Amino acid sequence: MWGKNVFTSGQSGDMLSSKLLTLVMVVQPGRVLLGMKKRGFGAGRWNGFGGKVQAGETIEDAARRELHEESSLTVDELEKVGNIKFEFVGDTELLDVHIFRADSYNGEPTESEEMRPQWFDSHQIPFSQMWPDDILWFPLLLQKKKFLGYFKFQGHDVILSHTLEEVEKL
Ligand code: CJL
Repeated sequence: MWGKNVFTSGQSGDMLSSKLLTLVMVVQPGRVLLGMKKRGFGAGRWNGFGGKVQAGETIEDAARRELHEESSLTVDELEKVGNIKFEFVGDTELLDVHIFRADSYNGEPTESEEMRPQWFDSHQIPFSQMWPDDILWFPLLLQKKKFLGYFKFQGHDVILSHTLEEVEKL
């Protein structure tokens, strides 16, 4: 009939779901390890190492697993440093990204099908080839601060609004 809503397919209305993701930043004095994402979401951008949390896995276990799969590195200690939620206009699913810092690691960074690792001087981070939020929270990461954030994106390049706060505990 005329009144039928042809615009609503899938979810509508409120944010209902959120996808749990991990991100590990390997940081050493004066340098940060990033990987060039070779395929999938974020391809062509430098980022830390991470991915989806699987069923039956803790968030930290997932962070270790993805770091190893993507870079071949293992870590003894991971510090929880950030949590950022991302909304994309027109998408009901939030990305809930849990960010960890590793100050030491075991192994040699090795290219994988997902990532091509490279060290960057802390003062020459390639922000123009990274997600646009990164330039806002990297200073907190490098200062060993903890932070909570929320970013609303239009597409993959434009931040419409955001909040970012330093916190004592996550
Ligand atoms: C996108 C989301 C993995 C972390 C890595 C994707 C899933 C790779 N990640 C940074 C993000 C997202 C983001 C939002 C606008 N640094 N990492 N910004 N910024 N995730 O496959």
